[in-house]
Amino acid sequence: MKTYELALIPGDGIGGDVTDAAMAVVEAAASRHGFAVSSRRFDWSCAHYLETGAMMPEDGIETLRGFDAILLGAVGWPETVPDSVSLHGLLLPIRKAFDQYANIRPHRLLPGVEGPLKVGEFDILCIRENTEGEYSGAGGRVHLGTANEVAVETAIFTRTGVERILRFAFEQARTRRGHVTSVTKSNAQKHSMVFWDEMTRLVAQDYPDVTVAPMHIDAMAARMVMAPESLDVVVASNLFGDILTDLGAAIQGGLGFAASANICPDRSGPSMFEPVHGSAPDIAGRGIANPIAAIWSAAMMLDHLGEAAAAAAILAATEAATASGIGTRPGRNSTEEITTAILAALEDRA
Ligand code: GGG
Repeated sequence: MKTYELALIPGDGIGGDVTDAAMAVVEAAASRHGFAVSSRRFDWSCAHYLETGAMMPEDGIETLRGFDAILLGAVGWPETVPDSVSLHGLLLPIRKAFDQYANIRPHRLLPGVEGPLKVGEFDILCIRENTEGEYSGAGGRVHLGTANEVAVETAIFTRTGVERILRFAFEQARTRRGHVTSVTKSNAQKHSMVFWDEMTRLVAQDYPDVTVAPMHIDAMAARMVMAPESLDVVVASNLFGDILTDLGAAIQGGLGFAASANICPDRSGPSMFEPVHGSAPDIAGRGIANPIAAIWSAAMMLDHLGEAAAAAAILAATEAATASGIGTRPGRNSTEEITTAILAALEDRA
């Protein structure tokens, strides 16, 4: 029997609750679909930082390299560790080290979930560039604390980086409704974003079966609210994708439903799967975090590992739970109630 080795990083706050829920569902799906999972838990988090001075050990990346996939909960505890330290100490280094350049985030309403918009169905797949752009970490500060203080943050767009994320988006569009919207701000950012637009036109030549439209980020934000049903695949830079996918989460009913996959397409390293949401300090420890985003992310993980039937079963079980009203409103059900309902629906399908 095939056994997948999973690295589990629950992280901070509600991360532990939602990864426990996701693992319970993964294990149940594994036993029904003829494979096994073996997971090793890493307590890399803000608490770890306070104890050791680092979000993960020096050999953390090398330790993770041996796993088939990484399931991550949430990172951040701003009361004790600045968010810029926790993000650049764990999540961003993992994405970069394993060249997880494609961040995939699906946005659609699950059955029974009422979003805030008065629109019909929509099904958007956001593809966020995940290793460079505005999150490259290039820059610095000088003259700290003086009137002459300067802060520089350089966004880096390489031809390799932009071309590969665009190709990834076009490939995704081929498996869906065949349309890509490429998001920039090329009227204002006349170097990097004009370059991105040019690369979009170049890559599009290899995909005559896919239609493509460029769109500015500001117009895109409005369109996701006014006409989300008009969108199929949306591709954007690291920062723009990060922002748009929180908007995507909002229109799909909230961050509790927003799943994501950090994919290393050539599989030279493990991919990482995580809910879009953060550690939610306001509800941490109360047992009311919605685990659906983490469970959906775990389904994406199984799909990536080649267990498509198990992934589809988890998604169907989640939809069955929400269709019956479970987990559809914040605070309506506990984490445990939602997980139990999904496990029961999974059992019914067996
Ligand atoms: N679920 C992972 C998490 O904690 N995300 C919080 C966050 O701020 N992420 C930033 C990013 O996705 O780049």
